Amino acid sequence: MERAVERCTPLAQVADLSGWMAMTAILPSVLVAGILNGSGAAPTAGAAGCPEHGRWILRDLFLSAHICFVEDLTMKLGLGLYRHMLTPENFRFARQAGATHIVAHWVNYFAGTVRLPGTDGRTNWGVSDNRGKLWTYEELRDLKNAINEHGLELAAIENLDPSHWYDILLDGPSKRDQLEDLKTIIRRLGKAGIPVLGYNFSIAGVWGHVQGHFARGGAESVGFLGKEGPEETPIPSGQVWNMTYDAAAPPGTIGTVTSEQMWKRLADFLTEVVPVAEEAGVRLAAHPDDPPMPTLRGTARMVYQPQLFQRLLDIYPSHYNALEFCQGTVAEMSDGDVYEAIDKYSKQGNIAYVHCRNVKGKVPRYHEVFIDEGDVDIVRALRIYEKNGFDGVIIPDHTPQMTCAATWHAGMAYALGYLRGVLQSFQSPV
Ligand SMILES: [Mn+2]
Repeated sequence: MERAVERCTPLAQVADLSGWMAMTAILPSVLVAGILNGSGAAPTAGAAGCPEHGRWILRDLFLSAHICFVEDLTMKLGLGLYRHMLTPENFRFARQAGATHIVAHWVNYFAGTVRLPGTDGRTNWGVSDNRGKLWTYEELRDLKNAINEHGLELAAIENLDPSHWYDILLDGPSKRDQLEDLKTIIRRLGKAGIPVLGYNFSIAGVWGHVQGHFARGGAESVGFLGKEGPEETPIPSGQVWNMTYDAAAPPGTIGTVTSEQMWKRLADFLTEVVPVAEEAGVRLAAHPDDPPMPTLRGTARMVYQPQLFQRLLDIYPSHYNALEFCQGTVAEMSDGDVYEAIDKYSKQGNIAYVHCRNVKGKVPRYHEVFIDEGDVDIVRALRIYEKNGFDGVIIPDHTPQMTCAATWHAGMAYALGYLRGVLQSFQSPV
């Protein structure tokens, strides 16, 4: 059992061998490993470490090799698709670019166009007129089936519809009803076998970014410019999360909202819905505030520093109260260290899935760049998730647009290819 002479055989390589031969090699090893483990039973993941991958494995005494279940345990590559992009063509594109999972946006922002999540300070992400129209089990099931038919898994639904929860965010008169509506939605996700629901508990939402040629080679991306960006006007009535849920709302603004009010509203939300999420088997995954400013448009932000994730988690400790870990947003936060944050939350098992993009700068001034050109050492970041056994999905988040006929797709293909190359390098024997 000298580690120095062991050779690691990732499961993916074993699968390439004759199935029968591979099984005859593996099965006795399970028994041997169980005996060596002192349990008399097959070892479980994490019981011992592969010297190369830090994971459990089956040791084969006869071959002086061990089999590492890297393919089963490593993180998975996914692609996020906006609602109007959930098409067979884009599912094929995702597969071709090496993704195995889809994160589906079910709220129809951007009104059917492919665009960067920028703002000019006046227009927002569009209108959502879905009050009283909850997502149905059937449409969720059909979405999952369509994705599965293309050899992909549906990893998560990302973002709640402002129409369904504006009064939870605003502490308004429909709050009780909307909490019940969210429980219904979560139960439907569970019934459809969708394991994660990403959400962003924010009133101002993703707002204030400008578009510009910020990335390598003059590629267009988004940036946040602080005082030089759009003026922070108060949020008009009938809007929340940078969308309009009531176009007929009377004139006026929603006013200011304090940090204490926001944390109280979040606690009300989590204590109501996490128990239902536990029953339904759906992890709730919180996105941090993007941009990570302490306030925006007069409303307090909550998760705008890395340690504030912990405050959110501590409200209701549960496997089902988890994080949509937006690594780019964490890198933009003024305090802390993105690598320490990845290490802490991945080690604790809090991360449901990862948004991975690169940036230059921090608040109040930063811009998004290509995955391999920003302040974050992406290889180091991915190594930390890997070391801590993170086995969830990682998606590219947004990327700069590339100069060609398919600006969005080229940017995504570049990011996916880069991420896949790094992940494959972790599995490759020296
Ligand atoms: Mn994100």
